[in-house]
Amino acid sequence: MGKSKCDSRIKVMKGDITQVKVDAIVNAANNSLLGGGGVDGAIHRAGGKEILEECIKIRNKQGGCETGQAVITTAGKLPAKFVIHTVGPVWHGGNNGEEELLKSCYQNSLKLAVEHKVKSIAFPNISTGVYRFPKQLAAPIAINTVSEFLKNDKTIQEIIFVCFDQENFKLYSEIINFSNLMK
Ligand code: AR6
Repeated sequence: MGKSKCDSRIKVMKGDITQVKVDAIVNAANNSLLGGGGVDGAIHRAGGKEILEECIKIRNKQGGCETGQAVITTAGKLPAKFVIHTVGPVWHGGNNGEEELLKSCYQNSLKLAVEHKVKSIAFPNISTGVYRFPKQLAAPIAINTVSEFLKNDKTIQEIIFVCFDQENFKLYSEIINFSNLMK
């Protein structure tokens, strides 16, 4: 039996990420950092104007956020302490660096989290909405990338994948539960 790829600190749940009580939640933002629809819209609506104000400050300093990169702000009125805004790639067929960029989103979000002493973090399914990244490809990339990161990190205690739609929830549950069975 092979060694499990999945760390027991990795969890999956179905729900709305704005309700999750963790140190940091991750936002699937866009390059402008000025908000949008999907999970981005939900986070700004529920968190209030403080989040947008900090995003505007970051924009004024560094001109938004590049695809694959991440920035951190307050979480305003949300139960979390921080929002980490990362920009996923738009799916253009798969030959435009989409997989590497998606990986970078998870890696750079986790690096920022560690720098801010975050112990628990929740991720949405980055790029799988408006940006059309195929869900069945994005799920193993997300899970493998955070698993690799955890191999070299002892500070993060919990990573929760918060799936909003049933299709993602099923994909994540299957991968995570299967690899736990193999432990
Ligand atoms: N909690 C958790 N996940 C959610 C929530 C929520 N409240 N709402 C939606 N999702 P998307 P993208 C899931 O489109 O594809 C925005 O306009 C959703 O089911 O939010 O990275 C930004 O401003 C899907 O699985 O983000 C950008 O312009 C996942 O979140 C653009 O969309 C991502 O869907 C980014 O597109």
